[in-house]
Amino acid sequence: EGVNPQEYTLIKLRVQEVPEAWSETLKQDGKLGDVYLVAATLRPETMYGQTNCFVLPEGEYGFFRMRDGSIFVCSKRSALNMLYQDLMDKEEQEPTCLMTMTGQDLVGLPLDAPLCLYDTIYVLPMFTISMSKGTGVVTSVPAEAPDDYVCLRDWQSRANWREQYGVKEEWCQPFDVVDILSFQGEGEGEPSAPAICEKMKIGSHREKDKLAAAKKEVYQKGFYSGVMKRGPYKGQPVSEIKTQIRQDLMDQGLAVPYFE
Ligand code: A2H
Repeated sequence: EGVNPQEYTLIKLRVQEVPEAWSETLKQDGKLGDVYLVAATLRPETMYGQTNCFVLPEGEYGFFRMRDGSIFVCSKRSALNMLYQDLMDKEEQEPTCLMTMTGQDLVGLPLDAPLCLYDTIYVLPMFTISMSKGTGVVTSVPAEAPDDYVCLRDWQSRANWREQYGVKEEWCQPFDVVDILSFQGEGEGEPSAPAICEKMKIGSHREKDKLAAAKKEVYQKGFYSGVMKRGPYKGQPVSEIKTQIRQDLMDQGLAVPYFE
């Protein structure tokens, strides 16, 4: 970690159906507030391209009470940062954790994701998530994020992995890559991440070194030469509207700022 704090956007992914067995524990004064998996991202302008959400199967996720009565699902470490950043009740000395689950327990939850073209997306496992970065929840944009592309492809193509981790076909199979940016010149119109992953012959999402190289290239390209293909800023360069899209999401209560 450097000296300058990294500014993330937390995207609020609402759990569409909270399992019956959890709701008693999560109720406050007899009422169940909205439950959100919160994903830290550096690319809020890509949220049109979400296809699923990732968690670490062996990671520990807490259900934390926020100031507005809603519940955020995230790592304990990030909840503590949220307390300091004023997202929780001031009176509390520490984050109020209503219950704890593993990532594996969250797999298959149906979510409502802001700006997403799919009405429902699902939680899938990702083995390379770090629990000491962001919230431990990653929202998946396979068009622009190589890690996301390869991981989604792993679940779509590997029946043996699906069986081992209890992943149903209908949680991953129907979710085609949604392209969100266009580019001038070479590779015009084709989403960046799939192209570079195929070119580099990345075999699975466990190939961390190759994915790190791919990620760097795609990120620069998206920010400096990407043009929006979707939404109200269609036709405008990413570099000019990125901050505005983040602000729009926050104004609509669909995202919150987060630093670490
Ligand atoms: B980004 P940095 Cl479209 N473990 O969001 C692993 N990866 C994590 C994480 C964790 N605990 N928390 C967040 N991330 C991912 C979108 C995106 C992202 C796109 C393209 C590139 C990209 C959709 N996924 O990141 O180490 C999140 O994925 C490439 C830099 O703090 C987050 O932004 O630089 C990014 O990594 C934060 O990584």
